[in-house]
Amino acid sequence: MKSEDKDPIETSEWLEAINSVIEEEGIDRASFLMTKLAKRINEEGAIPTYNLTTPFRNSIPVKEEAQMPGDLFMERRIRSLIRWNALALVLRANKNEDDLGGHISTFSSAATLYDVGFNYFFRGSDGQLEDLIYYQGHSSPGIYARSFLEGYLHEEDLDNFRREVKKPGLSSYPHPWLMPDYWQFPTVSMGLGPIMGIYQAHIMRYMSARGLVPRNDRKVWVFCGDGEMDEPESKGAIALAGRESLENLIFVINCNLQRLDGPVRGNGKIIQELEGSFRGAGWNVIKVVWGRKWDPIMAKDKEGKLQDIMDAVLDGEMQNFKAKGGSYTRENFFAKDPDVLKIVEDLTDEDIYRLNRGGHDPYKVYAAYHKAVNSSGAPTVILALTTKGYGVGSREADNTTHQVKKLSLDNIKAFRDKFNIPVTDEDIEEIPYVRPPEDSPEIQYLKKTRAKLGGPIPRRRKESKVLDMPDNKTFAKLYQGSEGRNISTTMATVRVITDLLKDKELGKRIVPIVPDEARTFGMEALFRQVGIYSSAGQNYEPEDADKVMWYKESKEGVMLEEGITEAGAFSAWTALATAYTNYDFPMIPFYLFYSMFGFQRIHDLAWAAGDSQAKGFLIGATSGRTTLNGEGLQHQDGHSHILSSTIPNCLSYDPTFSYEIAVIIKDGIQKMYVEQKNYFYYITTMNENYEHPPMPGGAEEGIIKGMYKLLSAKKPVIRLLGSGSILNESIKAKDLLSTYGIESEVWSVTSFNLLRKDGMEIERINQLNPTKKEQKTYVEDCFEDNPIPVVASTDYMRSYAEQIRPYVKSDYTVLGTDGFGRSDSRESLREFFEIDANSIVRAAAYTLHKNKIVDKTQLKKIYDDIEVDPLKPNPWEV
Ligand SMILES: Cc1ncc(C[n+]2csc(CCOP(=O)(O)OP(=O)(O)O)c2C)c(N)n1
Ligand SMILES: [Mg+2]
Repeated sequence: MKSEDKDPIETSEWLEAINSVIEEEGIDRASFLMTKLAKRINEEGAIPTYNLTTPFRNSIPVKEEAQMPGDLFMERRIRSLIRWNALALVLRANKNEDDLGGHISTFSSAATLYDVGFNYFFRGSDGQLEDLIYYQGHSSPGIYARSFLEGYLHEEDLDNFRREVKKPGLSSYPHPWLMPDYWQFPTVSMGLGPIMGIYQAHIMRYMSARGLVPRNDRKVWVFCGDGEMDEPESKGAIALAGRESLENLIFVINCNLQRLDGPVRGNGKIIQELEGSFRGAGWNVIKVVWGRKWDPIMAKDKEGKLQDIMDAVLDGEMQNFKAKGGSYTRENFFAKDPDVLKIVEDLTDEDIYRLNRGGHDPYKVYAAYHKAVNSSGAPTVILALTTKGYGVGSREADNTTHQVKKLSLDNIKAFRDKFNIPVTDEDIEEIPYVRPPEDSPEIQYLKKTRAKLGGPIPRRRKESKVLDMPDNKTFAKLYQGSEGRNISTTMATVRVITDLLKDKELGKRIVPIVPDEARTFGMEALFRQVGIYSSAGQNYEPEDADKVMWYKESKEGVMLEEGITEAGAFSAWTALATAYTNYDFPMIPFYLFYSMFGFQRIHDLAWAAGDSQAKGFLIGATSGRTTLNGEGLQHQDGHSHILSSTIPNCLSYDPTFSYEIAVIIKDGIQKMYVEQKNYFYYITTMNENYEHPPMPGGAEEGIIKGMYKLLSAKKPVIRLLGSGSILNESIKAKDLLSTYGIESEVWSVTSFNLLRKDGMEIERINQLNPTKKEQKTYVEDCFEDNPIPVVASTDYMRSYAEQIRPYVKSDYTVLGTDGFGRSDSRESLREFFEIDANSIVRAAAYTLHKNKIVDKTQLKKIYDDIEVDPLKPNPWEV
């Protein structure tokens, strides 16, 4: 609450009183008294703001700063070289017509934040598990520049920045897919680093609580931009980190006050805003606002007038002070109060310009990191004030600095001079990389510091332990079918997961994850069987304690009940799905969710999981536009397979029967964890109950490839393809057609996506090898002996089944569920979307008529019998 000081004398009496408490009894006592006073004010209905935000200054008082032990001057020289090489690699990439892009100003603002981490805190992977670091994506040039000085990258690597097609190239941003032994986390899509980092810290604790991988003092560091904090994902999970006291998590927010287009909070103060949000969420907040050159000036501010100016100054003004220099700052900042102006009267304009910001002062950054790694009981966020485009001459803090990739000669020279780079005027236009000789003090110092911390980073582990396949009994049970009972594929999947959890070898690696949907999927038995992970254990008696399936939370719980946050649950899945590389301990996570709230909701995270080479299972339960009948438009998924197909290493399946599920999961474990393929699986399951037949002999190969013949006929004239629960409609259609003497085959298509992939591959091979014997696609192979018309029906948009059209060499008709869903019975919905048995019969009769197999009279009879309405409105009409 802001208000005028109506009685300055009274104010100073109160201040004196608290000052004397601080001096005589210490800060803890003063804080206790203030808390008491605040409580008293609260009783009258006032909500004080001072306990959420503190004045706009460093959180660590000068006298409490931990001292940086290293050689400041040496480190500055090394950092300057890193800065130069980062700049050089971007400028060189943009010297010609190729316009490859890159960023200069972000890393220039963050260089000290990274450097202090690399020199003193970030642990490498020699003989230990490394710290997990989420680098701000577009600061990659600076990270490459450091690896260059360390000798891991070479000049030709740097010259291949953003030239990734011919190896070796350096990826634009952190991409494990493109640099699998270097980058661990894809972060450049704003907001993903913060949320993935929080759940990484959560999973690190989970793995440790279960005794799988000890956490020790391993840390997760998340570097992000102040503009990036506006992404919902960035702040969306900070309460979890506070609630679980994730002391292994450190956020470093580079508050350079600018984003791409301009200021982040021109009319406000982003650091103060973030301080309030994070403190409210239970984090330690360490503000690193001012550099040490401000210390003597602030010491002179006895009456707090300078502090008042600091508290009131807007970020938009702060940007100007760096863009417009010392004299401007004197007039527009210090001159706001004549007494404050006096404090700086002995400083030249240049001195004022050089008053450094906290994020550029290694001493201040060191003190903050030191406090962060040594504090316990809460996550820490460091809010560091920096200048965007630090050192890039006239482009420093200008509104367009984000996109600078070419600099004028003057600006390059200014940068060289500021950081004392040994490049002559003669050579400067070449913008040469600078690396001192191997035996120089700089390179030796650099290597020693990293050796002390456990070796260089970033590094990514490519290999992991090969797992043994689980006991075949787990799967074989499902090969027998449901033996007369009606069950759903979701139930069958839960059964496989439950059995896998009991496997002696693999059991401990299986993690069921749900976003508050376990009861929907019939998984509540797992609550008690394996327990729900809770970092706090269970400090209350659950309401259902007297029931068999009570709600058991425990510190060693196995199941992850992440609550209603699909982004959070998915991030937890990703952390487990990459545990093979980041923990050297493969895990097999199964994340079950409403398929509609899967890819559609968190596709960008799924894309990042693909980039990260995640391994695990995603189960889109309650799928199918007409199969999830009563839930209506927003729940009914008819397109998640289209979305999943966009991720190159995601293999997706739409099975119908429990034996298909067993075969797919078994094959998935084999491929991902034994053959070490970098795939992850998306399997849709349904909530419709029906009987499941035993597995037909020899079906396995087809199930895995994407299609197999389920029902034959002596003289088939048509093939009916079905997938998911709509396969049952195809089976019904077969019976109906037979009443007209039309014989058909029924094929179960477990994955149109995989059939398409196979088709694309074979087509390409043939095109590249025109003189060799032509290869057949799997679809052609299946249908080759008898080119009869084909009708495919699924509970998904037509484009799902359309994908194989090029490989079906006879007439191909596709039915599907285009359009918005709605609530009704399954029967009505299937009739409405025209994927029920009657609609399949209609499509079959029509195509057979076109192929001169069904004559006009018979066609009319069939149409009459199934009551085809020529005026029926189409279901996707808008
Ligand atoms: C989801 C997403 N939206 C937009 C972008 C494009 N983009 C890249 S950097 C950037 C500005 C980042 O500003 P900030 O987070 O403050 O980082 P800074 O460069 O200032 O350190 C934008 C908009 C992106 N990478 N990801
Ligand atoms: Mg910024």
